Amino acid sequence: LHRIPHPPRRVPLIGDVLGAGVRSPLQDSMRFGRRLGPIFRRKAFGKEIVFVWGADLAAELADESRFAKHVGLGVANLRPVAGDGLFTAYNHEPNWQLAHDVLAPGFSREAMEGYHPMMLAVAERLTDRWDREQAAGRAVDVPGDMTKLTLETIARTGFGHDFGSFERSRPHPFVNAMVGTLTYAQRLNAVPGPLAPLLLRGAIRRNEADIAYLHRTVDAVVAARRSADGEGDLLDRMLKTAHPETGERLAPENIRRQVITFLVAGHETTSGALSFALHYLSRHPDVAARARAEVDRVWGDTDRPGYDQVARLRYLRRVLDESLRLWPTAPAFAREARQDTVLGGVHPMRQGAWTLVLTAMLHRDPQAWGADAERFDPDRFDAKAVRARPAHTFKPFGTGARACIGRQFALHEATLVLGLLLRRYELLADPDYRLRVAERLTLMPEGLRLRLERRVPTP
Ligand code: MNH
Repeated sequence: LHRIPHPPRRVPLIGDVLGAGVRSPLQDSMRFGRRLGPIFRRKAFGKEIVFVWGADLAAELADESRFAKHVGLGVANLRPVAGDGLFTAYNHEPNWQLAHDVLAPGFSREAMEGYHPMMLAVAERLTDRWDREQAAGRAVDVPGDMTKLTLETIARTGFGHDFGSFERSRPHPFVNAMVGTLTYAQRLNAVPGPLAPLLLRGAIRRNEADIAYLHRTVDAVVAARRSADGEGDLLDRMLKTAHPETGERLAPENIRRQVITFLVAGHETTSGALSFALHYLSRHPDVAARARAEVDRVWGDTDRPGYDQVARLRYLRRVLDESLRLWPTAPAFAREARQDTVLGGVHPMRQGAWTLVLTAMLHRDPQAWGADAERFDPDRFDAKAVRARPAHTFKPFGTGARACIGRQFALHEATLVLGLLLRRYELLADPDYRLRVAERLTLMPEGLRLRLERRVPTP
């Protein structure tokens, strides 16, 4: 451990918390990382965390024969909400493999084609709203509206449910409860474990109420479905599919956890990704113009594209990738050693020892991305540039067996929505806006508002 740099001043008990706020643990770690290098450690309240962001080390950690997902920190703090659901399950828990095998077909290309019309219908609720805002001369609340959109999309495609987000002036209580549990999970990292019951008394009570609300809502959705057939969505799969080999089924308690997992994992991150992409598009009119020209070319005269017409938006996908490079909305993931091993030939790790990969910094490592790594440039993702880069340098969806199951879902949804928005509006940035990144385990451009101009005159 002594080989791993750490900040110079170490205060007994509280550790290296100087220069670190509870509200922005990720951005604080990025600052430490820039100062201390590709592997470093920080101590807080007796817990010492090793961070890695160097491309070579991260590539080594992606080796599934030596390392695996570690359920720790923010992920572990979500166990009371999501238990052995896909995202929070320990590698050894049998329900991980069972749920993975039962649900994987729900994320196949065929399944995406089935979700496409529902995604389009939800996106049209967004453009209806933006049309009204535009006509009234109001700026739109990007993160707020993207969160409505992604929540409705996963609720509809996953569980045939409608939260009515676009008809509400405030977020649905389910969203508040979910954001509450995420914020709480992040705060738990920032207090010494034994003192948590004391320091967070009020927060713990609120968190319990939030969890109870999430459970009630989900139980109602599941109960409604048991009495009526769905359209082959995720919930149908969970209720009806037996494991192809063992014949086993998901238990009701586990289904509840999976539904919460998908509602949480399936919308915050995508909404952040869309918001950052819209921010960059509004700041790079040349990029927006090129992406818009592609949409016009691929979609021809329709405003209601089919599945393939979204899949063919290659440049727009690069815009999204580049946004996820600079601000991977799930900004870190943890890896643990399967056996005793030595990382990078110098750092011994015992079996079970773990480290946090700082994706947001890996994505800015000049060794992999060049001296201008901080600059927004979608051409980094053209085929030739991708081939020229070493493997395992772009990891917004994590890595290995426990990587994101919803990746294609998120990319399809986000590309569709960006296409629709570019085709319909000019995005006008507020020149005074400076990007501020809010953290609640996931990342979001705080306070981002855009003004719109209709491109095609209303008939
Ligand atoms: Mn998603 C796992 C990022 C969209 C459902 N997701 C992960 C991981 C990352 C991630 C990183 C791995 C975490 C870890 O190693 O601890 N996810 C994203 C991002 C987006 C995203 C950046 C959008 C952009 N995720 C989605 C969507 C869904 C989803 C959409 C569902 C529809 N994600 C999951 C699930 C897991 C996961 C479920 C856990 C998979 C597993 O462990 O088997």
